[in-house]
Amino acid sequence: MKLKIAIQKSGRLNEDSVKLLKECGIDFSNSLNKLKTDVTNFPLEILFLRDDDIPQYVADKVADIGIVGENVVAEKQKEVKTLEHLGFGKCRLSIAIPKDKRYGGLKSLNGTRIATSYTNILAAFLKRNKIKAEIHEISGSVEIAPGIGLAEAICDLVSSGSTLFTNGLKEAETIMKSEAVLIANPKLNKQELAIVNKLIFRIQAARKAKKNKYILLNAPNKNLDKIISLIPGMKSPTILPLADKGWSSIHSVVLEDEFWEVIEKLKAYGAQGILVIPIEKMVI
Ligand code: PRT
Ligand code: ZN
Repeated sequence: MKLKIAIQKSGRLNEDSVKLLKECGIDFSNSLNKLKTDVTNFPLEILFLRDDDIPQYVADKVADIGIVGENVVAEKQKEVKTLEHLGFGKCRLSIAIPKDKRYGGLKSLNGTRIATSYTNILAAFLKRNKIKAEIHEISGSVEIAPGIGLAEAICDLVSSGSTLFTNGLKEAETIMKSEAVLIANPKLNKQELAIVNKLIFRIQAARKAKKNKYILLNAPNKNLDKIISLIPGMKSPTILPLADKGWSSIHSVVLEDEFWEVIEKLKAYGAQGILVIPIEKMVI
């Protein structure tokens, strides 16, 4: 049996979704005009769909699992389970107003018209905050609404902020943060869940590998303890004596985020010949 996964056919999440599956060792051809494709080395079939349709298809079990933005999951309100955050497609859903208007807090949105394609999320946000505003549903180019007199504010996705900027708008409130997630039909059977878990295991290994680097260095034995405490690695670092007495070679793993800070301290403790190497997969 095969599990069906829905990913975006084209658009902002397509490339990273394909990349993630390939990093999980899943082999397939992704020609642009295909609706679906078979995987030969993993029990998976890939469906290429519009992102807006993915929650519905997963809820209806046309696909068993899917990769889609949290924003779409929240907006569509379908019966799906979020299994895993995937770390790409990061953005936020924000309310924006004209740059030259002073923002007087949430209350100042009372009585305004807000243009959006995220009507459900926005309605829930306004209700939660007891704001009475009119929601104008538009499906594309939301950012032009204030300029053409359709609304006083908009609610749309923002990543770099340049779209808002070029349209004379500024962010006033962030309603939600979003990234791509793996969603699943809530009623998968045992066999299907076993395949999902296998996939999640691979996703986690690939993501962990990206967050870490393999590090090799030569350290003076007198500072070995201090150096080891800086790079404790997965269990503990590997230490090998060098032919040069008084020196050891240390192999370990460091977090990408802490990398530069750690390197500086290692150098201060006399570490030399520091090599840092990307890790392909990481299983702890
Ligand atoms: O054809 P299909 O329906 O599948 O695609 P789509 O056009 O509806 O979606 P697409 O490909 O634009 O976005 C897919 C998903 O990417 C979204 O649902 C989000 O989860 C995620 N994502 C991440 C974004 C952005 N960043 C983003 N910046 N989706 C849209 N945008 C748009 C935003 O709407 C605005 O128009 O980019 C503009 C703002 O970007 P900045 O960088 O100028 O702030
Ligand atoms: Zn879409």
